[in-house]
Amino acid sequence: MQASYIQVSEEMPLGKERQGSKEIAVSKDFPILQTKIRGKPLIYLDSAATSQKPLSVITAIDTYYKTTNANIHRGLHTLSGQATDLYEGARKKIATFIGANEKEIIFVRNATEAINLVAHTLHPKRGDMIVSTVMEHHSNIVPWQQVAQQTGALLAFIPLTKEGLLDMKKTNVLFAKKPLLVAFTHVSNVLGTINPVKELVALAHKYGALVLVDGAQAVPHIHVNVKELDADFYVFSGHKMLGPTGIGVLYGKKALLEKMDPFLTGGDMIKEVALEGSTWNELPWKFEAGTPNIAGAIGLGTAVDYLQSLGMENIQKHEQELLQYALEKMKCVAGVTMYGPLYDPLIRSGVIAFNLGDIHPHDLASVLDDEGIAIRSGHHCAQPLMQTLGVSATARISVSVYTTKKDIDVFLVALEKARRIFRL
Ligand code: 7TS
Repeated sequence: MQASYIQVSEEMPLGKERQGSKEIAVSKDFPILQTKIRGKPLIYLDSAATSQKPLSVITAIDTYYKTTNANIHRGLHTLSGQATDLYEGARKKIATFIGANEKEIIFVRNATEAINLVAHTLHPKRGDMIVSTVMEHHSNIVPWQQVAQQTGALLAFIPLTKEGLLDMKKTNVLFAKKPLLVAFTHVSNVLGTINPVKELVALAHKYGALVLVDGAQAVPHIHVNVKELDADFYVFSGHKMLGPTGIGVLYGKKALLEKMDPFLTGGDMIKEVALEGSTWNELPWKFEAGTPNIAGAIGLGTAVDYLQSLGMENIQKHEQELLQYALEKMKCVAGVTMYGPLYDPLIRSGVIAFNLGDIHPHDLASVLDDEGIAIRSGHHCAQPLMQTLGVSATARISVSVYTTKKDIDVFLVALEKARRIFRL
């Protein structure tokens, strides 16, 4: 066990006292938060797995199916035109939201599919190097392993410092080997670490590498501008950012996407088909084979409207204050071990992974569930990271725009109850 990853210590104060936090009062916009679990109000602290949806998103999807449902890009009839406008309008909103050109926004099912799209159209040669990190979600490890196995490409992983940050010395060494591509997460779904994307991209580019950034845990929480970051590819999932499941985004620089082969082939992604061969549609449709998730894209566009109406800076501030509050309070709970960079809440987002004594995280989650509190427990699809932390699993709370200080307080009371039940 590498105890050095345990970040709670007197030498690492948690930064400034929390000063008069102003919460974003939006819980009323989320109908599910009225739900009772075992007769108790739902306290939803599992937003990193999937976020809840505001009424505006639910209504947009409902209205689409009630009033506009038709297939897109192919019918001359009125409804088809309206559905196409809504779908393409959603693409425009998402492009503007992350500072991209709409031709660079490819709708996919989720972040996982977006990474697979790049991995399987990259065509590395034997001996080419792909660099990832040990803090990745499995979806940013396994596709690269597959591609490496199929092509003879080499795979290397950036290790972490004891604070739960990417080891920049090792990063420099690996990038200097001139990899074909480096793939890393913007925000860790376990440690909460916000990686210095801009610096990492600049360093990778210095050595001629392409960069794919996994923004699944970043886009819902912090302002992201892909042009400022200069990432070549940036991926995220709609369902973690208040949108529906089954819709996600691959951003790619236009010049790169134009050179890449399609990932899936069939209808809608072609220009012309003859029995002898076919030619491809323009961007972004070249990568959108078959009937897409039209309602999902419209729902995601509405989620972006909602996030923008709150303002990403306000969201970040709200969530940072909540995390800092939770970190400070949890630090005082005997037996709690927390993971990730705790000394600087500004480089942390979204999640707090922790263990309570030797209680198995699944047992802890079950006790909290009795109190109506939803948390995640397990390896969080980050088994190599768990191995590095020296644990097989952790519990994890995660926050979103609708999380309140009261939610954290209820959680803290339940933690004490768990300590009593398990006689800690
Ligand atoms: N990347 C990161 C950083 C993630 O946290 C996740 C999902 C994914 C990619 C994959 O997203 P998907 O929408 O394609 O499945 N993370 C989690 C989690 O932390 N708990 O449940 C899912």
